[in-house]
Amino acid sequence: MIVRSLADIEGTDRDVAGATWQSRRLLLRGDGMGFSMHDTLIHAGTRTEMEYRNHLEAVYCIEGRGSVTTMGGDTVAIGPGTLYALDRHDRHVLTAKETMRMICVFNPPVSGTETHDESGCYPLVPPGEESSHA
Ligand code: 9YT
Repeated sequence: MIVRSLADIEGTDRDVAGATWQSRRLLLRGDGMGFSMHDTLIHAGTRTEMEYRNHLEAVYCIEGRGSVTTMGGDTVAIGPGTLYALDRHDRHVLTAKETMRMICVFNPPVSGTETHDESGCYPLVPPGEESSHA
């Protein structure tokens, strides 16, 4: 069994920052679960455009308020207790009115320190290779 707390991760190489977010990676590919799980902060007042072409992502908000908009779709309000799942690799924009704390699950799992490339996706890191910033 793996037991880990947020305090174990903060300030380590599992604590990964992007321009508008900070992702504390509780489970990564190397943990062997078949998915990764992140405790992520989306900073207040930011807008993040993403398109996870190589991954499926489910996002469960536990703190803070904002909205998510898919391209050509509606804007949906996000708050504590709301889940969105990008089951079609949807391009989307996340807008944080307040700092939002999200539990993010990725399939296939993120391997380490991946951050978004210019198109808003994470690279698919081949098995056995080191993860790296995109
Ligand atoms: C909600 C979202 O996708 N935020 C960007 C960071 C990412 N989810 C991560 O790596 O935790």
